Amino acid sequence: MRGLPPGAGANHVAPTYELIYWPGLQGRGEYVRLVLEQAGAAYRDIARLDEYGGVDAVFAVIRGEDVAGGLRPLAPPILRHEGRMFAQVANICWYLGRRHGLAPEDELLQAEANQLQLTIADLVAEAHNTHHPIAPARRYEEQREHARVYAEQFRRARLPKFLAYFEGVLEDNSARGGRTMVGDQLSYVDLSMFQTLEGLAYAFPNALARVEPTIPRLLALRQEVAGLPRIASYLASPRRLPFGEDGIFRRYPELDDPPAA
Ligand SMILES: N[C@@H](CCC(=O)N[C@@H](CS)C(=O)NCC(=O)O)C(=O)O
Repeated sequence: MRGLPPGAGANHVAPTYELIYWPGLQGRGEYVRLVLEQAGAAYRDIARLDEYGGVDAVFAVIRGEDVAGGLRPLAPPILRHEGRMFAQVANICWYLGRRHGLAPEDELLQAEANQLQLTIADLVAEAHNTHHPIAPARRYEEQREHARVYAEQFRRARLPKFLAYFEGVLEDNSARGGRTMVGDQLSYVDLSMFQTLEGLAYAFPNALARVEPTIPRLLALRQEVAGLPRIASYLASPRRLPFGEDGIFRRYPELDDPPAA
């Protein structure tokens, strides 16, 4: 396999970023971590470090007590850099991508990258809704019946629709000579697509297996991103926490298709 076009991390500098995200799970923070890791950027995962107070560090920022005069965020993940803060996964990934050679240079392609990233965010939100269709603050066990209905629709209609869309995007881009989601170089969108496919494979292995024959390009991209040296080394490191039932992608067998006969 030829390997994805380089350029990733080409603008490598060594700033210290601070990621503020709930400790103990991948969650949406993982989308940011993957960009930081592929960039080779130095960062501190604040809530995972005892000296910053764990979960209290996250609450302090959300309550607006620790924003140092910057724009306060509504929810994590949050990136702190040079005394300022940025929230929203798509926004943080764009910011980091621009700084580290992981976003297109061209302005129109940047808008396209943003469109794709926001569409990934829509899919991620719907994947989350499969186990929390009614109230995000309530336990899964309290909304199990609605979760079954939501998840069934998700597997039957939404998952195939989103993945067919992203497969089509790769197909269109390959007709223009690109081998990535947007433009001709690896970008944060490819990293986010990888993470989303990993999460879907964890949460809905049977439903995804049924769609897989129709998404060869996405599967190849997933494999290539996993094989990028910095990503492979991150995935093998203790910094990469496993998926689990506190995160966005949760494995509840009753929400997946039954196994193929
Ligand atoms: N659209 C936001 C969603 C942020 C979000 O929902 N964060 C979750 C954790 S993954 C959270 O803690 N939300 C708390 C809240 O919304 O009050 C993004 O993409 O960053």
